[in-house]
Amino acid sequence: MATKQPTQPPAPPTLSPERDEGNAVVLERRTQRVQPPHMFQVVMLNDDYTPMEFVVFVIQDFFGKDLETATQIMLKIHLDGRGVCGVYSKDVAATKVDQVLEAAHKAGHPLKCISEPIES
Ligand code: TYC
Repeated sequence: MATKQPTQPPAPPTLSPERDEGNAVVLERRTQRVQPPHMFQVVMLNDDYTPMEFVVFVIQDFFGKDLETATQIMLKIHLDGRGVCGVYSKDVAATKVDQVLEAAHKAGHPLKCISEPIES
């Protein structure tokens, strides 16, 4: 009687760059790259009329800075003409600008600020 040689079970399909998990042929692989969102800086501008205390208050209130940091930012704006108060996504930056302009308008000050995309 011929003894049958034990046969090896078929090797499981190995994943190769051309095969997916179900062993189907993959014609082209594309790496999905999600780009980080564009960020925007809110820049406050100097003027000759808005009181320094009001600018410091606004920077604390809308940009979450402590008194010392807000004072430093205000002085930088006063000396350089402009200064960055914070960096946000596009929508949040636009909201911050609206809040500052509304507060300044209500208080009768000409304080201006803008939002601009950060170069990368
Ligand atoms: N230059 C203003 C003054 O001397 C102070 C000031 C600072 C105004 C910053 C605006 O964004 C500003 N009273």
